[in-house]
Amino acid sequence: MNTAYIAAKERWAARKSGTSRTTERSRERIPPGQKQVTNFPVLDLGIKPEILPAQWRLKIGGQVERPVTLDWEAFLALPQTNDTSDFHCVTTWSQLDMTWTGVSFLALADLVQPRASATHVFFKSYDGYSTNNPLDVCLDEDVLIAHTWNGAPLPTEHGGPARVIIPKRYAWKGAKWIREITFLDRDILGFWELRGYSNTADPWTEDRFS
Ligand SMILES: Nc1nc2c(c(=O)[nH]1)N[C@H]1C(S)=C(S)[C@@H](COP(=O)(O)O)O[C@H]1N2
Ligand SMILES: [Mo]
Repeated sequence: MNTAYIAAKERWAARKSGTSRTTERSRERIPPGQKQVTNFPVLDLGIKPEILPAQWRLKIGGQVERPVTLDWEAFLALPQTNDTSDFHCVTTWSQLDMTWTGVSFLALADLVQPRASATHVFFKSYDGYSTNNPLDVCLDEDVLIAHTWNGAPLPTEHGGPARVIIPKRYAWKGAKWIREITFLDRDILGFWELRGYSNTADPWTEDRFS
């Protein structure tokens, strides 16, 4: 049994049963050093892979009981979650109230069952990008593998068919064009983390660079 996974399920159950409510969010919406924008800038490595849903696969493995490779149909057959969250890019723009639909990371964890040894998660994308996060960060209920943005299919430039959204971290922690999710028993740095970006990436403490 994985303790981070059990703790996340306990929080979820307490909220569903009405014995706990999600903590009230700070009234301050724009983290220090950020400016609000109303457009949605595009940031990538110069490659925008065109993956048709029919070709798309999401491989999930590593320190889990039941590794799986999902095709598009199997991915959409999983429980779907809607969430509205704010988006903070380290290059100092923030966009508020982004509405996403997708599969929660928690639902993926339900499917593959992380082993007790799993402490970190490594994300790999179709453009060669990668990023990493602690497992407990990924198990927050607002973490989604999103395929829909503001009611429409996620456009290719923003990571369609599907991307990771981790609202409480700077946006580079959310991989666009997600291809592989690996549960690990140690931390491995991703693309920007190897190039001087913070490994923890908390917008509220301006935790931008390592
Ligand atoms: N696969 C992939 N995911 C990625 C990136 C990338 O280059 N490739 N850039 C990251 C960075 S630095 C940011 S700020 C956000 C940007 O998302 P957007 O282009 O939809 O605004 O995606 C993140 N995820
Ligand atoms: Mo970024």
